[in-house]
Amino acid sequence: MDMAHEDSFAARLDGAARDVAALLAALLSETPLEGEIGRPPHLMQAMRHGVLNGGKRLRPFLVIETVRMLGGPRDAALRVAAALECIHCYSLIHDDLPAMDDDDLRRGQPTVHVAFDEATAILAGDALLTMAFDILAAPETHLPDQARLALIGQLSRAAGVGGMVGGQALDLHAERVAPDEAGIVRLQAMKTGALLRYACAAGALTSGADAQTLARMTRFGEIIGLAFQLADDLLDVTSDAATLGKAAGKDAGRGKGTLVSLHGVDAARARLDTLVQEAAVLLEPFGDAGHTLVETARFIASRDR
Ligand code: GRG
Repeated sequence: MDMAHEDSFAARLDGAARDVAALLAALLSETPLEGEIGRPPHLMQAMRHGVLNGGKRLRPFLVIETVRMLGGPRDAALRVAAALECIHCYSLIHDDLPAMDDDDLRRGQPTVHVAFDEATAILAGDALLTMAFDILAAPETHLPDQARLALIGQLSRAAGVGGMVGGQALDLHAERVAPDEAGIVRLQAMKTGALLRYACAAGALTSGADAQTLARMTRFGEIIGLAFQLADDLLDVTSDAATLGKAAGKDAGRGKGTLVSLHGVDAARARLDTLVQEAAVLLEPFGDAGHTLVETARFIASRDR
């Protein structure tokens, strides 16, 4: 009997988070790699501060579990997961900057620009962004060239102007011109959905999956992205209610529309249930092997942090 199969969902999430953190710690060492000239210790310290500071590691988990479901190589999955987490952490470091959300705390600790300084935080984000592509391109990732190229190409599209960065730009613009419902959906799909979609597609690419499976996992990732965002918007509402009389959540004061503010809490909860069902149907062809990913969809839809 495969003992890992018996693990609870929480234990599996925790185990993956620890494995990815250990790999990230190794990748963020101060020893230069072949071809590098040097690694400034204070910049490496700032990068480690922004990466090795907890976090749910949901995107890495989606990569790892997709690869496990499809029978792909775990070592490569961990490296792809680490690359994706570098991008996610870079986005958080830059999002926290005074020019963006101006946050002092992230994952319960001082943000990188507070713990270091603004210029160092910008550079730490820049270096993490570049490092992600280095991790994917490196021969240590032990995947065929074609798979590594696809992983790099798709990550560029997910993280760049047509994905996360573009979504952030739309979000900043939305503070001046409120988007309509279609605009909100597009903004969210780009800003937060694109990396979650990539996580599942990357799992399929890492496993050498056929085009049909890649399309199925890409769709699964889109559903995860929608559920993540809806749950996030619900959390905003519930945390605002919980802090009634105190300062409301950052986004609440910005007058930004969300699907929850348009359709209400009950409709959002009903939509979340539908999304989890859709996710489960998509993974039916994988039988029991898809169980953990369906659990992940449920976890994301009902998360409270
Ligand atoms: C600055 C280029 C640039 C992009 C920023 C994704 C993003 C774009 C900003 C994040 C802002 C934010 C806090 C959005 C809410 C949803 C979100 C991405 C939350 C953080 O993700 P989690 O919950 O965080 O997976 P952990 O800490 O668990 O990794």
